[in-house]
Amino acid sequence: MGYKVVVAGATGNVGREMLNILAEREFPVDEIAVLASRRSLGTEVSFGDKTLKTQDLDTFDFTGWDMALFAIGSDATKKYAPVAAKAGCVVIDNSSLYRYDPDVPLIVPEVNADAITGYSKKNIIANPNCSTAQMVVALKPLHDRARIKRVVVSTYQSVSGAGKEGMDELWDQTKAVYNPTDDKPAKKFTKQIAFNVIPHIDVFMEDGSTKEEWKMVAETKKIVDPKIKVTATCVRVPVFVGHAEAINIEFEDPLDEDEARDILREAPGIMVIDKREDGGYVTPVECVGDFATFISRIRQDSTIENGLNLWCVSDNLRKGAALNAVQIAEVLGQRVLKKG
Ligand code: 11C
Repeated sequence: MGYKVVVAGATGNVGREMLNILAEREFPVDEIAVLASRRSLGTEVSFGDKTLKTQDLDTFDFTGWDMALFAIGSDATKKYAPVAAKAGCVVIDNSSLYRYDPDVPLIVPEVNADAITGYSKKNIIANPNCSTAQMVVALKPLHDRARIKRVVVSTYQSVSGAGKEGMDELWDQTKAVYNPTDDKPAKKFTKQIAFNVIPHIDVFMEDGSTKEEWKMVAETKKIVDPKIKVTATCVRVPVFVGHAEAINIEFEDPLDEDEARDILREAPGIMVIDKREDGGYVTPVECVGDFATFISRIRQDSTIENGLNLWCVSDNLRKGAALNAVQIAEVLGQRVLKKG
């Protein structure tokens, strides 16, 4: 016996990946419903070898459905998540709306799967921001060994984090560079993204940081340990899929690079590719379609006591969004609903 699963926002980048991953991981699905806003109604989406027609999110009755994976943005989530949750359907939400709510667990299964029991207060579980998800997978096993004091992270985030419109803008602007009569001004991003980098993701906060940077701080504290200090600079780069992060970590206890490499090799969800030679590391285009978070360039930071640098790359639509949501669904099934 399997589950009755809903995917809301099924026509978007993340919704489509959720369907792909549910099929790839052979999640025990008895019945599946794919929902979309009125604008995308009638659009067909693939689920394994099946083609499914989208239903109207606005009129869908969630009664009798076990879980709903939401990828519809905060505004729509605000309207529809309470409706689903009240009908007894557990919502796994990819938006930022509930992430910082103390009554909603924020889960990265490799890191804090046990926190899933907190779902019952609201019948909602939150999925973190993509840049946080891949980073905490790398931080947790190192924190367990040597206690992290402080993290300094710089991100190199692909345009798919900004949805299909972001991908279209990079594509159109790149073509326009070679055909100057075909002017493609910035719309989704604040400056030209083709052949450029932009140190700005999400809105500005009062202290001069951006909301994306704030999310990395707040979510790492909630998922791993509130005592860890994090400072982030988040940058959009002209890459379609795959986020990269340069992470500098300061520990309380000594941890040398060889032991760190061994710990990361054994850690769940991580693949270490770290040869000190040309090409002996992973780049974003190589991680597309993969489940793993890839770690390379592990090395001591000799400018501080107990410091380490590493390079972390992952498919932001997968570990950063859809895969993590499906992994949460797996934990929910195995530990709570226990039907599969
Ligand atoms: C980006 N990280 O790359 C964002 C996308 O809070 O779920 C995901 C935003 C979020 O633009």
